[in-house]
Amino acid sequence: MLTIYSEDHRKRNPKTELYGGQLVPPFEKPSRMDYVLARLRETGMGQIAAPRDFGLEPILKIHDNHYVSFLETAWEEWKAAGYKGEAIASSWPARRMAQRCPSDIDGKLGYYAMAAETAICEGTWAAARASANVALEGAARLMDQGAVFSLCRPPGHHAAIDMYGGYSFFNNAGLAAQSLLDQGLGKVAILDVDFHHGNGTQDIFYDRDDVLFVSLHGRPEDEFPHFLGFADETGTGKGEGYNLNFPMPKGTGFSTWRENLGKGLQKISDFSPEAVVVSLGTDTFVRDPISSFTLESDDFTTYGKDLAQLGIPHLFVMEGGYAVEEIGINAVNVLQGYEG
Ligand code: 5XA
Ligand code: ZN
Repeated sequence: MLTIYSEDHRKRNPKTELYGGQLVPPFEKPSRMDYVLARLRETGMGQIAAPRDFGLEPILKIHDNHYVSFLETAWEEWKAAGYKGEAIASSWPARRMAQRCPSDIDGKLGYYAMAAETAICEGTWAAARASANVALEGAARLMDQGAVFSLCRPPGHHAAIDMYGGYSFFNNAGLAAQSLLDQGLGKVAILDVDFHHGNGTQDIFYDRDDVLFVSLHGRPEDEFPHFLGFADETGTGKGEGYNLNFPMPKGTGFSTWRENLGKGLQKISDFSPEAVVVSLGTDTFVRDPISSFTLESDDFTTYGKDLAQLGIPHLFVMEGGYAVEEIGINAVNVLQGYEG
């Protein structure tokens, strides 16, 4: 299977993440990619190619232009304000407060952030742009190749129309889906198998009937992003019926998870898309440090085989996964299972 990858992800290497009341070294770090690359090479998965630069036009099809401009200058504005650490949001437009974007960078961070764990640092813009290009290149090559792996970093599925957080800045899977539609496909499904709900992807496509979003994840009562991902969120307007969430409790194992995957795959099959974009997070793994499902490495191979049963081209877009030594094994197991 062709892999698309950019070394530019290394430009984002934050030193801090707000976790458990402490500033700790981030779980989402450049070495994650090294483990995936090593495993791709070890298993002879196929060619690894660099993306082209697709510019901002495809990004502006799904993201708000003010939000994109904010991301472009946030780090410079933060430095110019004289702050010593990395840029972390600390106040939000909460209930009954004005939803207006302030001009001060501290206020802007709160306006556009959906979570505080994600620091903006030098190189964040460049890395997020490169990650978007990796997804877009995968989408550009998918219909010729039949299956492609976009090895994106930073991840994307928490990035909403105008929000970042959960380590996400641009919604890579959403960009890929939109690009496939722009190439002339009538319908695309996004299947999100990351442990966390893809709130950003849901936000972008919630009122649309040309993109079906199916997500399997830790239930919001227990797990990040906490405020979206409930089973009764089914879409709105003409998007009603095109959003399907499978929230599951802590400790969920592969048999329950796979049962829900089967239901999601049936819904995708009924929708008859011409392509499936998979938000591929491996943080459902039993030893993931920030998640609570119990999948073993072999289970990733098994569900890769399940996906292949659809008989539809799949674009795999890398999302989360923080058990770094196993991230390569688990991600490549899905691809190998898929390829049979
Ligand atoms: O899929 N999303 C993630 O893996 C990021 C979760 C961040 C939780 N603070
Ligand atoms: Zn995740």
